[in-house]
Amino acid sequence: MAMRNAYIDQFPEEARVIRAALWSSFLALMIGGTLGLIQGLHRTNVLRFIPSQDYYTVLTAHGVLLVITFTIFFLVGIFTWAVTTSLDRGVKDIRFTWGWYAMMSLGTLLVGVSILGGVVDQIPMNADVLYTFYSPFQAHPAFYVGFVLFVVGTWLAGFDWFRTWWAWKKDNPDERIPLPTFMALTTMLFWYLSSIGVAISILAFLLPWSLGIIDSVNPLLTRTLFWFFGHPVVYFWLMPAYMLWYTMLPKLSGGKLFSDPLARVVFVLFLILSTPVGIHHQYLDPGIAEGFKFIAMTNTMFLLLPSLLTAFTVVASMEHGARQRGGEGYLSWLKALPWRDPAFTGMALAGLMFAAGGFSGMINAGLSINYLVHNSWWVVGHFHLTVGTAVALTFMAASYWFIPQLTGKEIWNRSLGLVQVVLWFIGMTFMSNAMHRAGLFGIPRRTAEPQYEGFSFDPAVGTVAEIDAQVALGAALLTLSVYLFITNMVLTTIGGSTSDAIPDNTYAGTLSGPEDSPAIIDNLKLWTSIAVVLVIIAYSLPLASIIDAGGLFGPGIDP
Ligand code: HAS
Ligand code: CU
Repeated sequence: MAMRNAYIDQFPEEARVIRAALWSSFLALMIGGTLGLIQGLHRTNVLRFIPSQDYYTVLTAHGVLLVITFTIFFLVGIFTWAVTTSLDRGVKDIRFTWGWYAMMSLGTLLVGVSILGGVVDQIPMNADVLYTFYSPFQAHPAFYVGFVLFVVGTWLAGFDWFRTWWAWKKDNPDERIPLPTFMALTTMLFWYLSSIGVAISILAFLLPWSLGIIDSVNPLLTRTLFWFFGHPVVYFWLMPAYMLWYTMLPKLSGGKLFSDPLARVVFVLFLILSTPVGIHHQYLDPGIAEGFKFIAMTNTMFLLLPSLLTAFTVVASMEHGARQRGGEGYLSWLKALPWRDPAFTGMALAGLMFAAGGFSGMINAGLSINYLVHNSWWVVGHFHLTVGTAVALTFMAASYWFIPQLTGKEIWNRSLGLVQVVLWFIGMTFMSNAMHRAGLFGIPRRTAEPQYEGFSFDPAVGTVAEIDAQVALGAALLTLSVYLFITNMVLTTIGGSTSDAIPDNTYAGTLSGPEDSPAIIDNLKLWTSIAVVLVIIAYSLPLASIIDAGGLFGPGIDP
């Protein structure tokens, strides 16, 4: 026992909070995943468990539980790990840490109950507003209050990490910020900046409107404020996955991170560019001049750069690892990677699928080609590859490494873990490919009653019934995968045996370290200021013209 150096041995108090956060995340994954199956089967008319009028309640719960609750609870857990491990220092006051966790949980409860009101008669609430809850949809005030509590909880979590870093900096004035902490802090900075949009949208407009204090809102204004936050939030989900690809994948591969400076540049680019691009979700909105849309497109195309750099750096690091393990040749080194390890394989497959998701994102981002895919099932295919695989599969895979760190117990069944991550990859191949094709046929997203069964667009490609069958099959495999994951996690936690053989709590070393980059890279104030300036350039004129045309409190432009 004395020999072991797992996270729980170093930081037992923090390990408890992180466990609570991860379990909140897993619970959301289980419920949200189950609703996804109901959703997929209903929409493809394979099996209908719910009346169609409940479709949007289920869709809202599926979206909110998975992209807000599952992802962000995991993020706060993993960032707490990253900051405390890399600074080798606990949080300042564990009660404060429990405080933000409790606040996020309370917020989730309010949001969850108000959505559930859509299907449970005894709950006099309703929030069938989808996870992109802009007007004209209106939710019960509890939904908005819950959402605000949740977001403020994340703000406090960020404060917790910042002050841990400030304390460390006092003791280590001349040192570079350790990479995992650098990643957590830069991510939080763009999160603070972008969540101001959703805070204004809720506190100034949606909540007073839902309470009856104001009569109307300007729909285009609440949409624009939503997307001010709604694009950066997708990178808020992605950054913990990127952090794991940079810090864990090279290590699991048996090697080192190719370049620490490049990794820092990537996170700085996300800090600078994540927010001034939100209008790429509004290419088809009337009331925003084409020129502003063009600016958003240009920024979005620049924003491809950090992901392309990531693809290069992470794959180069994996190759380095494989060669350390004896791998050879142009491509045969791939065989030397640890494919039996579910943590490695899950993350590598997640990365592979993200390459496809990135390409469909590039299509979305084109101002003119977006007209082809907007509001179609294509977009749903896109985000099941990105948040639904790059992020979700990475989080599940990483749990096979983290849960032993946090509990001191061996994974209950590692082979089952391997089956689970591969099953996700297969299920998502069916589902997302079919969704992309459906979108190209013009099949819309967000509808309970598609009317195309049996219709063949192109005999060589197949019918809509065949596409539906692929979506339903994919959804079933994905749900099975979620349940295998949860079973493994539960049995590890309650039944697994305590072990001394758990690997040490470390992350990858680097081939080229922070000393190879200029110290200015760590100047967070500078990058934040540039981010603010870019946001002002991208948003001040569009917002002014939206308010000018439609009024601050509506009723919006006259159609
Ligand atoms: Fe997106 C819509 C553009 C990335 C999520 N996106 C959405 C929606 C969601 C979402 C949820 O421009 C729907 C919102 C709604 O409900 O209406 N997206 C992009 C672009 C990117 C992008 C340009 N999206 C994401 C990520 C998401 C996400 C990440 C979640 C996490 N997206 C759009 C646009 C729309 C949109 C438009 C609006 C569409 C519409 O009309 O409504 C880029 O960031 C993508 C860059 C990625 C790459 C890939 C790099 C590859 C890597 C893999 C490395 C491989 C490894 C493994 C590590 C260039 C890094 C190797 C393995 C071996 C075995 C060797
Ligand atoms: Cu976006």
